[in-house]
Amino acid sequence: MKSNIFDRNAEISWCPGCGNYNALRIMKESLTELGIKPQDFVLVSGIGQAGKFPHFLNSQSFNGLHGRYLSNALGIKSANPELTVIAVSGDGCTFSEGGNHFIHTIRYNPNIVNIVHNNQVYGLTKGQASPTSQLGFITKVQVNGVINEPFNAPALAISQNASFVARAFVGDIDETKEILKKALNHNGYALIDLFCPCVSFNRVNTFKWYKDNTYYLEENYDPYNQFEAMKVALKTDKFPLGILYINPHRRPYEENIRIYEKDKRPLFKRQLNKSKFNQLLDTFR
Ligand SMILES: Cc1ncc(C[n+]2csc(CCOP(=O)(O)OP(=O)(O)O)c2C)c(N)n1
Ligand code: SF4
Ligand SMILES: [Mg+2]
Repeated sequence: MKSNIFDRNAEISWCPGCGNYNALRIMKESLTELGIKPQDFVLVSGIGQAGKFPHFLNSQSFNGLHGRYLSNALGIKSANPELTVIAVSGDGCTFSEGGNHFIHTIRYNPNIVNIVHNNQVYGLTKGQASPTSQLGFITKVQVNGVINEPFNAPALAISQNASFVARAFVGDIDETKEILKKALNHNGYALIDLFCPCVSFNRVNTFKWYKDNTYYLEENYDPYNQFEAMKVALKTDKFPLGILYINPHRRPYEENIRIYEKDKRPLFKRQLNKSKFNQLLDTFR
């Protein structure tokens, strides 16, 4: 692999063959192809195998709590809207422990990209079922197979007027890079549900399984039609890949914050008004 400005000299602890290696390459190459510099970029993650991403990429980063990383990303983007922010974590971290944060991040709509590494399992904790595990999936805990319907994140996001919803597969590097670059250029919350096989603890949803059970949306597919997008997102016999939905009508959260109404500069570029600050402190005395 060619060297990249985002390379970090760190020993990678993922299993050989894990989908996360491709995901890391996709992120580094997409960022450099868009000319984004490590100093202008923040990678925020939760906990899990996907949550280890900041350990292996040279950038500013914040490794948050399990399920809570999206609020960290929203806070960082609000404090400095000039930064490019990618928030990355697993299907368990985002849709289970972080389910409420996921819903409200769609509602707040910060201009960030949220990549969810969907391996349909809890990888780091060695193979329990996650919210996206398929019916009948057998684990050491779910010994008779999963009995709950899998969570459909793209359908939920589309139903809630999310501003950008895509699904991708790490086995397809070029296609996923194109989707990620479009997500980075989109102004608003962009969800990428990224199929990313766990070769150690999910022996059902393998690279081959995803190849056989996904298809790309037609070239003439219209991602601006919410009802069509919903129909497509609800298809689960085979999973559609590509940009499912774009809602161009939503303003990002940080553009609606009063402090940026008249002055677009991030907070750290402004002079503190000491007398106003002291007046504020006085109200607490
Ligand atoms: C609040 C909380 N609950 C549970 C855990 C234990 N835990 C750490 S990672 C993880 C699962 C990770 O699965 P996923 O988010 O799908 O990421 P993956 O490892 O599959 O990439 C769990 C349950 C934790 N650290 N914090
Ligand atoms: S346990 Fe699964 S997700 Fe974790 S590094 Fe190994 S293959 Fe990847
Ligand atoms: Mg997982």
